[in-house]
Parts: sequence; C-alpha cells; structure tokens
Amino acid sequence: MKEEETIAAISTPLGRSGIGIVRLSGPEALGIAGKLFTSPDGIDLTEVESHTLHYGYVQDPREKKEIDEVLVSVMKAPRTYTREDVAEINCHGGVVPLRETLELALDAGARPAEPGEFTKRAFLNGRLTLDQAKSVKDIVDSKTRFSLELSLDRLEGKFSDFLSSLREELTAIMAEIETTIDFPDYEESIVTREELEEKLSELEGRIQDYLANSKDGKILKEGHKIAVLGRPNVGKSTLLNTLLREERAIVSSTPGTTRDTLEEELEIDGIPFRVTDTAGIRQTEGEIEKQGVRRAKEQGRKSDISLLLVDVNSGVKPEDLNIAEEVDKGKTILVLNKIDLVDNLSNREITAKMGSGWADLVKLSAKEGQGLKNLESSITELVWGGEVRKDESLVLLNVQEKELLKRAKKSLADAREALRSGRSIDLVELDIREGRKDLGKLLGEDLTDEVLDRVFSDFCVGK
Ligand SMILES: Nc1nc2c(ncn2[C@@H]2O[C@H](COP(=O)(O)OP(=O)(O)OP(=O)(O)O)[C@@H](O)[C@H]2O)c(=O)[nH]1
Ligand SMILES: [Mg+2]
Repeated sequence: MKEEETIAAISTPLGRSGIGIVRLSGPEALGIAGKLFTSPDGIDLTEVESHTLHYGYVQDPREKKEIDEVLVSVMKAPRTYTREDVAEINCHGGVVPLRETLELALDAGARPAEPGEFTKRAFLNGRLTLDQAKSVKDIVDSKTRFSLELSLDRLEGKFSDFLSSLREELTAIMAEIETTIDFPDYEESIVTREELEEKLSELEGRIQDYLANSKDGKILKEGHKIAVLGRPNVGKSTLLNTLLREERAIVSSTPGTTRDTLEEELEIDGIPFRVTDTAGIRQTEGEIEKQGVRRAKEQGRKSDISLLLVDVNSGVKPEDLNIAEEVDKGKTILVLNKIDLVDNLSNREITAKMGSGWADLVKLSAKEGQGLKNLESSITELVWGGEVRKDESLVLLNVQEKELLKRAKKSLADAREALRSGRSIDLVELDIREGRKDLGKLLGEDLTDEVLDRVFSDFCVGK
C-alpha cells in the first residue's frame, strides 16, 4: 500500500535562514535517518526513546563525507503529527545542506513527499478530521493574527464538533421515525408530527446562526479591497504612505503625480486589506493620464470600500462633485483631508456641496497623521459592522462549505414542509437523510481519492 512508504521533504522554506528541517515519516523513517546520521557517541536512532533530540552529523554513507552538523528529533508512532514514526533533521538553513540531506534520505529508501502528504497521512490515520487538516493550510497561509485565530479554532475541531452533534441529532430523529413506521401501534414509540417539526426547526436555527457568524475565509486571507480616490493633489498618495507607515508612493505638489494604480497590503487591527492608490481623477487630454483615470474609476467599482478625498484647504471643486456623482456612496468614506491647513472646518459646508449618504465622514491630515485612528476604525467598522470582530463564535468557512451547510438547512426546511402538509413520513425521512448526507460531506466522509487529492494539492511540500 502507498501509505506504507516512507516519505521525505524539506519542511522549511528554502533560502538563507538559521535552520532548515528535512522531515521523514513512515515505517522506515528512523532507519533511513539512522543511515545518514553519525554521532560522536554512536547513537542508533532506531533504539532511542521517543520524543528525544540527538546531536551529530549528516554524512554521505558512501563517501563518509560530512554534509552538515545537525540535531535530529525522533518521534515514534503513534504520538506524532502523522501517527507514523517521524524523524526531523534540523540542518543549518542553507539550500545546499538541506538539498543534499534530502537526496541522501531518498537514496536511502525514502520517497519524495507530495504537497500536503504529511497532513494527508495525519488525516488518513485518524489524527485530524478533514476539516482540521484543511485548517492546517489556513494556518500556514494566515497573513494576520486574526485569521490565524479563526483557523486555530477550526484546528481544535470546533466546526467538526458542531457538525457531528448536528448529525447525531438527525440520526436520532431518523431512528424515531423508523420506530414509528415499524411499530405504528406501540404508543411509546410514536413521535408526533408537531414534535418533529419543532425539533427540525430548532436544528435549522442552529445552522442559520452558524451561517450568520461565518466569514468568507478568502476575504480574511486576501483582504478587503480599499480604493483611494479623488481629484489630483488632494493627498491620496500621502494617505497611502501614512496608512502603510512607509514612503511607498511618490508624493509631490504637482497635480497628476500618480499615473497608475499602486496596490499594497495593509493590516488594520489584525484584519488584512489591500489598498490601492490611484491617479487623480480629472478631465485630461494626456493619453497616459487618461488611462490612469480610467483605471482609477475601475478600482473604485471593484473595491469593497472607497476613500474619497477632498482637499479642505482648496475647497470643494467641480471635479470633486463629478467624482462624487460616480461613486457608490454606501461603501465610500468621505475623507476631508489637509485639516492641518484650515482653522475651523464646518462639516456642513462640505456636505452641503458633496451631498449626504456617505458611509462615513472623517477629518484627516494625511500628512500629519491627525484623524488617522478615526479613519482606521471607520474602515474596520464598515467591514465588520463593528461588533462582529469581538464575537467568539465567528467561524471561517469557504464558499463550498457554506453551500453545503445551506443545502443541509434547506433539506430540513423541506422535511418540515412535508410534515406540515401531511405527506407520508417516509418522504419526510428522505429529506432528513439528504441533509444528513451533506453534513457527512462536510465532515469528510465518502471522500473519493480525487477530492482528497484536490484538498491536499494546494498545500506546500513538507506540510
Ligand atoms: N498640509 C498638508 N499637505 C498635504 C496633506 N496631504 C497631502 N499634502 C500635500 O499635498 C500635495 C499632494 O499630495 P499627494 O499625496 O501627492 O496627492 P495625490 O492625491 O496623490 O496627487 P496625484 O497623484 O497628483 O493625484 C503634496 O505636496 C503633499 O505633501 C495634508 O494632510 N496636509
Ligand atoms: Mg498620487
């Protein structure tokens, strides 16, 4: 069987680093590691105790040439990541010793691991549920503390627990229905249609709550898009730099400085964003600038949030009004910039010109940083509706997972409808069975090899 083979891979990123790890897993992991390893006190890795660390050298067994000075961790099945024997050879982090160590391991009988194969084995050997296995990838990919926390929740099995308990209850309901069908005359065994309906509606509510708390995993990983818009010279590039806390975009007092869009990653309060600085929007004859303006408008349409800047020092101009007409105000924060240059600013005067209906209005000095905190909280508020972030029940689901949960909920609603309209109890059971099947899919049952391969193929090699 394939799973009996011992696999090996470099499990740390390649490049210059302090250490790098070659990981082996499988029945021969310790034997193979032992063939490459020599230690001053002649340790035999297959003989040592589990979960111990050993100092020595990786040596080419043929040439007796030392490749690297290493520490080898020995972890014996079953208390390991894969539930198989695992050896991890901690090399110095350069590319050459790692590659050579891996090659020696392959010469000694290991097979190169496929992407995600260590985690796949952890799943196949029952150490992780499919859901937990998938969250391992999210953890590796997490760009922010917040998405990491949510992925860790899943690794702990919160989602699997929720699904299992739901499914157990559906199984219990189905069993009750079966007894009702098999022993229709036996008083005790009969559940009433009302009781069933009530129970189903409660389960539906639980799925609904879960869906309501779910956030799109993709957005959490890749970030919401923010476009910075406005006419030339209002301070868009300055704002980008201030948000990033680095001098990223060129700033100058010449209108039309930014000719093209510039996208950067940004984290506010642990939430990832992608901010795009755009070319100032105005009527222009310049071909390049025209293109820039077209792209700026496009960014505005594509973004989840827009920041429309106006320069309060120069006041609202016809160009500002033109832009205001084009944007979707519901997702746009009106930013009154350069407040450091004016003494007292009346919001009303500005809104009288720019109109109302903006998602929010923030006074700012992009140059001096005044009002930056307000702008940042206004942005997170707009994305999370304020309170959601603090909610502990928040879960990370991807589109397919949401879809399956919705389907399960729909099946329960169908079952309830069938009960209410007096259909035969067999049909009711059929709907429930359908919903239960979707939960099973989410739990990673009835998986074909193809589905499994797809899940793990996104992983990096060595995880
Ligand atoms: N006093 C003051 N000056 C600012 C502020 N924000 C930007 N500026 C100045 O305004 C000028 C234009 O700033 P940019 O950030 O280049 O403006 P922009 O909107 O990117 O301009 P384009 O790329 O030409 O569309 C520069 O001289 C900035 O230093 C601010 O809050 N206060
Ligand atoms: Mg600019």
